[in-house]
Amino acid sequence: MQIDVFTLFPEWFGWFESQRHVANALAAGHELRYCSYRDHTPLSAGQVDDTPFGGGAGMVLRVDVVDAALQGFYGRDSREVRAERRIVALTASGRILDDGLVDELAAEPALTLLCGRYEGFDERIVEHLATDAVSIGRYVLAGGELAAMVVMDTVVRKLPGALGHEESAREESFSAALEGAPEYPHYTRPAEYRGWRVPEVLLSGHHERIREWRREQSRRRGQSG
Ligand code: 6GU
Repeated sequence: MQIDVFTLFPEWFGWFESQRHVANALAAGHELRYCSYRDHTPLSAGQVDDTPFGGGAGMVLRVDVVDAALQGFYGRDSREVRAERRIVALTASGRILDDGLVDELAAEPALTLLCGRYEGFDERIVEHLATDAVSIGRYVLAGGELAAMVVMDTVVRKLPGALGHEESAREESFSAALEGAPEYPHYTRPAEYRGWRVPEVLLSGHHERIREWRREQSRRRGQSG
């Protein structure tokens, strides 16, 4: 898979790429690329944003700047790019990211993520340049970069080669294998610590009972949410 991130802060993603599962995915042939809006802005002095029409606080990322960045990075008109790959605008008002959307995005051969800053995007970016608008929750971030990293983290760990064990991504919280419920609790050694004991069933070696216990725990967690 290829993921391209459009941002004002490409250097922030160096830290992100140093995570083990991301490094594994890159070694397995997946590709992350970055484009800085400032490198393509048609405006002087690296300007990328402007004050909102109608007044109000804050600055808005300009549609001509994002269009020029898409055109400059891909070397063709943004309409053609949009017809070929999903272009996701990261915005607080977008579709909430959940495990189902992550699966959908992870199945794409290529993705483009557009990060906004300040008060956000000129709405024409969302309407005409992007194919999707995605939010990571009902709160406001100062910019889309952290949200892009959340999307990338969740997508990349579903890709073949990212995790050590293929099973770890399958039967985990909110996955179809657990019928959309959160994951069951995990324990490891020591079996007893300060009088806090690991549930007996997990030490029993009785695989069918362990499976049942985990299913039940997962189901209960799903109800209390
Ligand atoms: Cl994707 N962007 C911003 N700026 N704030 C958010 C968000 C995205 N998702 C939740 N809050």
